[in-house]
Parts: sequence; structure tokens; C-alpha cells
Amino acid sequence: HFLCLCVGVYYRKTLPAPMISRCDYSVWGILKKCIGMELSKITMPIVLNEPLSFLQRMSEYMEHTHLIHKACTLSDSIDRMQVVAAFAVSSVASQWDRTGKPFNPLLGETYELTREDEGYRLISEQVSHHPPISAFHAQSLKQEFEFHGSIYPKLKFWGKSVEAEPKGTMTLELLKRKEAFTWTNPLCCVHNIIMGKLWIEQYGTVEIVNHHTGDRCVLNFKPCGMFGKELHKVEGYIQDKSKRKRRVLYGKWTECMYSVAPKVYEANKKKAEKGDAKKNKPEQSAGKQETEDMPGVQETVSVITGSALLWRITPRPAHSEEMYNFTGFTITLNELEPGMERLLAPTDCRLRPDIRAMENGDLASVEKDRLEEKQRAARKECSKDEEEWSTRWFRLGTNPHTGAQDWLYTGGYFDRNYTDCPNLY
Ligand code: CLR
Repeated sequence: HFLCLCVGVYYRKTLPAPMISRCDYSVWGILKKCIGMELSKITMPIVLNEPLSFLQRMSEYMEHTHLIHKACTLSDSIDRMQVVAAFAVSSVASQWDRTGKPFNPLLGETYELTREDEGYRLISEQVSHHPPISAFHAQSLKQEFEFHGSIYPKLKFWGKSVEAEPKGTMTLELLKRKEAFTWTNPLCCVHNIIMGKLWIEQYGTVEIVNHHTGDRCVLNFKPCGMFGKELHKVEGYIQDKSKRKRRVLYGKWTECMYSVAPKVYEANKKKAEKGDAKKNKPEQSAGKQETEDMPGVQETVSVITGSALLWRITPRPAHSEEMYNFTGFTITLNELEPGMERLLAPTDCRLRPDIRAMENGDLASVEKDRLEEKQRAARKECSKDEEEWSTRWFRLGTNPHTGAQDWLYTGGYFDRNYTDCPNLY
């Protein structure tokens, strides 16, 4: 009865078929008709998709879960906060260069991710279609933490770019310490939708609150700016309950995060300003020294002496660009292991024929399937099914830490009683 993805079992390292080239497909012709639309209403030509459901893309927050395990072992609350902050940054790192559009989840669609090797399991559900809302709940297998939240990607069209605001709170609970951290994710912007190469930027302020101690971490995901100097940079600080600045954090969401004492940071900044006036030093200076003898690591963050490394990204696998720029973790998300069908809920998106067909490079099938899908959706809307819809694994409630409305897991998915699950595929 157990999902046997046990320790020592190998996950796939490549996708079954290479990606169909997008060439320089102009998305503008399609997107201009989508201005003002919800993400759930937008269908793009299949070549602009990636073979994942939005539920799976959201599960990518889990790629660096080892950081949560690490936070659980630290006795100092500021030390815990800096690792949680590194986790928050790492959780959006897989978005780098990911301009493919994931498939819109159907209402009631679920995605389960059991990773015994990483010590957690996750369940997610599409809980609303208008607006599109996806809820997830991850729990450690040893009752050490819970990480949950929901995302409503609110789109805004800005002429040459489309901005997605991921509305919804992330909550991380460290159970043994009865400690909860909350934050909201940065904005995500896809540039060059009229012409040119699509690229992704994440920016905005992310504030992480430890509701138990009153510690706060403010992270500034910097917008690229005119000359691209700030590209991908994240900078911020941690303050305790008495508002004393305790650490400065810096790095890039595409690469790494460091922590340093505020005094050291300020002194370094002054020194750098003076140095800058004399000559334009290359940006790499200190970082180069530290990583010189590490093959493959090309750090572009200037490391201040005395900094502690909190997180470094796992490099993308070879030929990632032929696999929708997926990370190694992402590649495994739609894998259907033998025997898995018997355990998964019938609503699990691994069972979606359209996503499976795209993964196998069979675009014609996807297109055919999509038409049928549209008709089904239309029929559904007519019969007003949606109004009577009630979610299966989540319910709308109040987040006890923020007091705000939130989607909360009702439990029981892993009892694997799937009666009352809708027939979606
Ligand atoms: C980024 C990480 C956030 C949650 C989130 C919300 C909206 C998502 C975004 C993530 C990634 C990029 C995204 C976006 C909605 C539409 C956009 C999937 C997961 C795609 C790339 C737009 C495709 C359309 C182009 C072809 C123009 O925490």
C-alpha cells in the first residue's frame, strides 16, 4: 500500500523526447487577444507550453527542501531565519529562463509528490477556476515541518511584458519549535512578448515574519534596471523584535545567497564606493577568489570577506535548454513510475493525456485533446457544475498566523480513499 519511491530509487535524468523548437515564434499575435484575461482562460499554441501542469510548476518550490531540514536543526532564531530566507529565495530559483507556459489545471485536478529520500510529501489541488487558485500542502515524513500555501497568479499586461503577481501566503511551520514563518512570493515578469527573446524577471519586496519570535526578514528582489547591473540581485536584512539589524543577506535568486554582519557589510560598501571612484573594478573580484578552483562554478556575486554561504543553486542538467530549461528536480515531476497508477488519485495530473503527449513530443495529439477539452469545459460551464463544486482536500479558512483568508488542507489524502473524486480525464 505504500508508494515505493524509496531511498536508492533512481529518478529519471532526462525527458522522454526532446523539445520542439519554438524558434522565434511571436507570441504577440496570440497574447494581444488575451489582454485582461485570467491565466486559466489563456491557451497558447502548444509549442509555447511546457509539459507540466501549473500544480507541478508550483511544486518546484520544494526543490531545496534540505534548507528546511537544516533550519529545524538550528537553535538560534536568527540563524533559522537566515536559512528560511535562503529557502524562500531558492524556492523561486527554478523559474530562471522558464518561459514555457504550464497547462491550466482543471478544477479538482490534484498533484501528489512523495519524496521519501527528501523526507516529505506534498499534495496540491486546483481549488478554483475563476479566478485560478492552486493550493498545496507539504509535510515532513517525521513531523518536523509543514509548508503550505496557495497561489492565484494575477496577470497584468504592460505593453511589452506580462507581469504575474503570485497572490497567496506561504506558511512554513517548524513543528518542534511551534514556530511559523509567513511570506508572499515576488512578482514574476515575462518580457518581450511583442518581439525578441522571452525572458523572466522576479522582483519586489518579500517580507518573512517569524510569528513566534517577532524576527523579520526583508528581502528586495531587484528589478534589472537600465544597464542590467542589478539583474537577478536579491538584498535584504534580518531584524529582531526590537528592530535591531542582525544580518545582511545578499546574492542572486539564480545563483546563491550569503549572510554577513551588518557592520562588515557597511564597511565594505564604503570601501567599494571609494574604490569605484578610482577605477571600475570588475564585479567578480572576491567571488572569483573563492570559487576559482571549483570547476563549473562561475560566481558573479562579489563575496564580502566574512560572509557565510547560505545556499547555492544546483546547476541545471546538461541539455536543459532542450528540455524547456527544466532543472534536474523538475524533470522528475511528471514521471509515472510503474505501479504508481494504482496509488495515485484518479485526478492526479500525471494521468493527463495532453501533458503526457506533449512530454512524448506528440504535439498533434495534444492539439486534438485540447479541442475536446474545450468542449467539455464549455458543457460544464453551461450546466453550472462549477457553482456546486466543492473542493476535496482543501477548504477555505483563516490562516491562524496572519488572520487572512487561506486554503487549508483538510487532511486524509494519504489514506488513499478516492471516492468522491471527480472524473476529469
Ligand atoms: C513564478 C513563481 C511564483 C508563482 C508563479 C506565478 C505565475 C507564473 C510564474 C510563477 C511563472 C511564469 C508563468 C506565470 C504565469 C504565466 C507565466 C507560468 C510559477 C508564463 C511563463 C507565461 C507564458 C506566456 C508567454 C508565452 C508569453 O512564485
